[in-house]
Amino acid sequence: MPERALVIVPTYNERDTVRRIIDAVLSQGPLFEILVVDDGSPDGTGAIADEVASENTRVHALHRPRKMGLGTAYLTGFRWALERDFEFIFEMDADFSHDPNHLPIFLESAIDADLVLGSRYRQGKVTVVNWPISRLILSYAANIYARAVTGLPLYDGTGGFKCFRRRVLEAIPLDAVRSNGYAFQIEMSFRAWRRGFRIVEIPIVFVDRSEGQSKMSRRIVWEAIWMVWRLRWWSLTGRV
Ligand SMILES: Nc1nc2c(ncn2[C@@H]2O[C@H](COP(=O)(O)OP(=O)(O)OP(=O)(O)O)[C@@H](O)[C@H]2O)c(=O)[nH]1
Ligand SMILES: [Mg+2]
Repeated sequence: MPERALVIVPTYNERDTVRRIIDAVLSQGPLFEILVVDDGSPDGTGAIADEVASENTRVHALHRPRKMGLGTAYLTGFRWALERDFEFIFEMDADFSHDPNHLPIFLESAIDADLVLGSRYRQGKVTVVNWPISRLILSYAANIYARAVTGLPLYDGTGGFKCFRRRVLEAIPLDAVRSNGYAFQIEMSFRAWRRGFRIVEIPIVFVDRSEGQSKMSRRIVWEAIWMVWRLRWWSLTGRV
């Protein structure tokens, strides 16, 4: 039997795109299944996911009572995947910033890697479409800062389009993961790197959302600013 791949998509108020993103994932091949983790979206995204899931065994939906953050949504999804026999476990946004057509390339790269990251800034090339310059500068600077503080050798450590091999998620103590926003992406990659897993960055084109609303907040940025110091401290004290 071929190895199964699960694409975890956290959602909060993504009614306009949820159906299309599910279809786009499934159309990448029979190997792919999708898990929507919805946080009680007031706009009914969760109900749409349930409806599609009831019609297709490759579509799954989990519900949490209220908006609890991206990081814990992924952790919930990871645990769900590990209880089943998925070998490739993806993170992907619901707003089409991440192109589902990239999924097969991730899978190919994951054959001889433990963690594959979609990179917007690989080798000094910026592949971001439609972001205001202020957002691009913030994101690019955040990556330079995170790399300098943590030592994590990545061009794009805050990106959220990733493919984990099962063994990586089995090795990381998921209960100990602390961050919830952008820092969550850095923390997961950092923990994988510290354990000696092989990380590969592949180029992706990231397109700003055209529908729905951003959930970016000041809090998420602050969390990332101090969290990288915490990671550095943890690695100095042998905690990670
Ligand atoms: N379940 C859940 N999903 C979330 C939460 N916050 C964000 N998301 C989802 O996570 C994905 C990324 O969130 P976005 O709002 O697109 O964040 P972003 O990509 O940093 O911001 P934009 O560039 O403005 O889109 C989307 O699919 C959101 O619906 C949350 O608290 N819970
Ligand atoms: Mg987005």
